[in-house]
Amino acid sequence: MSSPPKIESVELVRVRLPLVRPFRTSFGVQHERDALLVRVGTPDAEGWGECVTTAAPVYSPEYTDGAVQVLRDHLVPAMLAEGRAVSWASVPRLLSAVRGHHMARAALEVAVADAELRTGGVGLAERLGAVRDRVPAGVSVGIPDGGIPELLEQVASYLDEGYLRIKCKVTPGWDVEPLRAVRERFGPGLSLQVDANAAYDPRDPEHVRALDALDELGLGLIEQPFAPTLIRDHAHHARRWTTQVCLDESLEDALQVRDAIESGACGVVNLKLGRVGGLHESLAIHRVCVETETPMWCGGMLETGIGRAANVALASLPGFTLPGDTSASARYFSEDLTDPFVLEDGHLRVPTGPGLGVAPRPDMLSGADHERVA
Ligand code: NPQ
Ligand code: MG
Repeated sequence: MSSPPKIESVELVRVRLPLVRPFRTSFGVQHERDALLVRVGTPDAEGWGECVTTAAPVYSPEYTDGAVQVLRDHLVPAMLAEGRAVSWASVPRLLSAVRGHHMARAALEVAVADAELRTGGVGLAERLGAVRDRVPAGVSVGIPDGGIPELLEQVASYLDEGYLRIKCKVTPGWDVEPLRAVRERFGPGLSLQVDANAAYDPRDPEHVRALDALDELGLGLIEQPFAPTLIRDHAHHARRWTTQVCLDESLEDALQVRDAIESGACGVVNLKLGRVGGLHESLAIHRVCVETETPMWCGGMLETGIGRAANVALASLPGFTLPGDTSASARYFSEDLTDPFVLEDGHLRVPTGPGLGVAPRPDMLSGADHERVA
């Protein structure tokens, strides 16, 4: 191992990318991605990481303005407190005095890892233990303004493009009817799942009736029906349903993943690098899933090519047994910050260049806000 790179600068870069179509979920509609990148400068390389926070604290308590503040005032100073030579392996320990803010800390860890691996000429996927050079791609379909006809059109066009599984966003009032329509139109062979983003109340009999009806549709899984802390409710209904329960928002570290699996609250794990606080915690969760033979897949947060590259590297590990929300750049953006990820036969190619293997195109950052924080 070479000596850790010297961090000469840390910058927060904020850039807005319009979405190719609005993305509506149970917590609202997005028209653009307000992306936040962390850039670290070292003598031999720069490194990039993407903070996957949403602009408002609706998916989790984290949000982008808060991430900027905690990075500038707490995480970056903590990381540099013992000196400017920092190895990505030491980032979790250096940041351990700060609680929470997983998405912000993940972005910083990835940026340092990218710089260090670039300097060493090693690709992130290879370093993490990749076992495949391409990963199967699924797609997340928002709640369309045009109702069921538009949903059917969108699903048809994603299938034409080659996506290997479809995930539909659901919310009370938009669930059984649209999902029945998708199942009827595309048949039992369609790999189909739903994501409720915690919108259902287990004490509301109408909500439970709707979820029970979804259980009849041969779905691959139902993702996060209830609020993040309701582990026992997820376990209770997971026992009643044929459909596997997958948790997303509930799982913020490896111990929570182990508890959720052991209590029967989930049979499938959605892993998001940001939600769990970075690469080290992702690897710990990967070990739990492999040990317990729990299927896992890589989630998505409408990342630009920077975050997408990290996701695809993770998804190349052996435990990722299901297609992820690792869609092509064109699913979200007409122009990505990096060279685009493209769908090839339903898969994304895992970058093999040093570090993340991709970097922002300078022209795409010309209108961005830069704040130097170290
Ligand atoms: C999920 N993502 O799996 C999320 C949540 C989500 C791809 O379905 C702006 C930025 C809006 C990030 C809406 C997918 C978002 C967002 C939903 C993430 O739960
Ligand atoms: Mg989800």
